[in-house]
Amino acid sequence: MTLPELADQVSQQFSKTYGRPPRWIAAAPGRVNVIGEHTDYNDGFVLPMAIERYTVMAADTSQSPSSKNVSVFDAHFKETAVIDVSAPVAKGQPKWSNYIRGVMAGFQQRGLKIPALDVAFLSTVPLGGGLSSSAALEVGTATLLEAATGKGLEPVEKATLCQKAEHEFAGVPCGIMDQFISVMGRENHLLLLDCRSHQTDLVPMNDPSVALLIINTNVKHELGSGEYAKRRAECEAASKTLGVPSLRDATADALEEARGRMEGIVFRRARHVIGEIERTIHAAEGIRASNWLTVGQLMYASHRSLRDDYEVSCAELDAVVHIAETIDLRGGVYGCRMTGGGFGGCAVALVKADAVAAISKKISAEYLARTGSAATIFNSRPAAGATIVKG
Ligand code: GAF
Repeated sequence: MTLPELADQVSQQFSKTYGRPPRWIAAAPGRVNVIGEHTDYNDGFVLPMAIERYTVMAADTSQSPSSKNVSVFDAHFKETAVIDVSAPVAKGQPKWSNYIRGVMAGFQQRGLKIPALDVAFLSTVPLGGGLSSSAALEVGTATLLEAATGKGLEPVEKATLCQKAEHEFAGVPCGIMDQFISVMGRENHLLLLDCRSHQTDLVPMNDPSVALLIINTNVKHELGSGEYAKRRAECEAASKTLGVPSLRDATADALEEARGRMEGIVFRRARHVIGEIERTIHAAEGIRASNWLTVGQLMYASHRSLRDDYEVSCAELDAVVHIAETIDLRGGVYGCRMTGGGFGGCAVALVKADAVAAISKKISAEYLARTGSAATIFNSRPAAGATIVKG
């Protein structure tokens, strides 16, 4: 479904629910990370792109003059959250409303008054698929609130406000990648983001001979379960032993030298991060030069490191990458890796554009044969970041 089609559908849902057309429609995309995994909270580099999957929110000010509430209708689950905005917004029910509540709290903390609103939303970003459905909901909310309060935020402030919502209201100590790309995505470009300085570099990705395939294992990933926070703590332990502010400042040689002074598991976590930061910089260079063979090899290396050293892959993701390796360049695959936080979710493959249909068919059949469950496969060009579609 295209963005205009989705916006139209959400607009109709709004009218059906509230009896009038919406005044504003805001959209925020999900993302796929091409390379640079678990590097953002280590001050490293990431290379994501926004995808043509969105959370779209339609809204109008409430018709009832005494209302103190924002009513948010989730048009997929047919559930409504009622949020009192006359007081500081706190955590509450339903669970999904916390992404929205957290962003509202961020606006309030900046002294912005949120008006009583009627809202309806729908998302085409798969839930729990590692494609940042939560960041899309946060950034969609922030974009809507910018329109409803009349106060635009600077992109970096908007992204960090949304990241704080995820930390404090969803309990996931995430880095900055997902919210940054949902705010700053650009059509036909990847975003090379320096997570220390917040400097961004757009990397053109518009060679018609290649495509990015997103393969959803349909194993739901869940980052709130503690494994993500554990990885962060292990990285901090490694930097402490190495005597550096973060793993961005460490080298492979220094790590090797300190091997005897840290637990094996901490060593392996750090080896992943240090290697992945380097791979990300090389991949960005490779993409700028259309050196797809090199980029593909870096993606495979990233997957091995995430699987063996960082231990955030799972059998289903490994199966997809193995199938891709078997198809090989002869069948049109340059490289493949898990993407996002891990423990389920999606893999991303760099493939020859004219082989997309054949590769998708092969991966689907093989994945079903090996795991007994169906994968969902789609491709996306790099999309633009959050926008106001109407209003
Ligand atoms: C999740 C987090 F939200 C990101 O900040 C990032 O750490 C990613 O996992 C792993 O690269 O998506």
